[in-house]
Amino acid sequence: MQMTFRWYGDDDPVKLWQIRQIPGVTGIVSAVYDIPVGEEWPLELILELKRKIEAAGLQLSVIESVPVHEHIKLGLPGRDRLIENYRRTLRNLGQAGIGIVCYNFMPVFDWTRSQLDYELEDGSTALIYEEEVVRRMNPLTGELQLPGWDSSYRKEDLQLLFEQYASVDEEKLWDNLSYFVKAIMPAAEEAGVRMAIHPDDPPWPIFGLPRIITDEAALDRFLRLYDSPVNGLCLCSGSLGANPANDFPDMVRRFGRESRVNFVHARNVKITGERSFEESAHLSSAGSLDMAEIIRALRDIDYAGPIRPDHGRMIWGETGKPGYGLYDRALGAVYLNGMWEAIGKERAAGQQ
Ligand code: DNO
Repeated sequence: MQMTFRWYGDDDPVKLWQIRQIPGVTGIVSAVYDIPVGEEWPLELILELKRKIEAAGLQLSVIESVPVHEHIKLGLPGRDRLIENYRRTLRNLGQAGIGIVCYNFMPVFDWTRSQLDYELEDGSTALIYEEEVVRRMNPLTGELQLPGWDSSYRKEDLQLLFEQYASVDEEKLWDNLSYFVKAIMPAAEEAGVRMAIHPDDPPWPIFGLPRIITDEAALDRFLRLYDSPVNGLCLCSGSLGANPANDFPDMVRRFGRESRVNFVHARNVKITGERSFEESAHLSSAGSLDMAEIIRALRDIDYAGPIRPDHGRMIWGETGKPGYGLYDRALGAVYLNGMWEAIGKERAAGQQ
């Protein structure tokens, strides 16, 4: 297991030298941020990012994300040109020596929350999701500002997207995903890049838009679309774990045995009601997920890929990008590594 940390580039208030000082973190998860969705990422910009990270004594382990253009998710006629650009980007990434690419297939909105600065009992703040509140939100007013929401959409664009998605139900979205996956995976294979689809967050439909990567059956169906280790998963404990019916350690073991776990996001969530949760500290006792069991499952499959502490709370007065402060994520990284070490040593001793 390689401990990594997400970094949003030069504009990120968290700096590479700070990440370098977190014990056990060796890899960076990042992206080339200033290319419009759907365009090819030039090799030179990828290499520039890589050099910057390496100069700080770290490794560029994962690209998260190469976003998928809405026209591909909608299955519109222009998708082949966009898919061709995606393939070219994968080739360039492979040429730059990048081994893993994370992406998602959520219509319009990436991860969604109802509040960014909910104050927890200890005075820290966290992101929360309350279904009741989300139901009352109107995404078409253009006034909502939430992390993960592409603020570049204008009101008219959103209106149009919602109209276009009116004819895309879950099965149609599966068809469009299948078309995309079958088109890009051969290029990923050639480029030596393993793909990791991120589950939908939260794992249920929002604003009437379909969401399909939500549970074990869906992950299984997804993997069968193209049977190769290149077509793999980013198992995200916080996304899948928001539904108590999802058994995350079980998914790690099952899909790990099939060599389809290419990336892991570790985050704890505290389920507070039906389709409602708070993002908590990573510690098992802070949330609803048993993080030790998750690490045990990763040990069971001898997981050798990258993992990152996913969102953290804002603690110690830190301000910045919600979910992506330095301190709580750093605590998460150290905690996860601590369990990895302890469980590994215990097992090694047991085998002697
Ligand atoms: C949220 C992240 C997601 C993730 C994308 C992958 O913090 O986990 O935004 O990067 O869904 O494409």
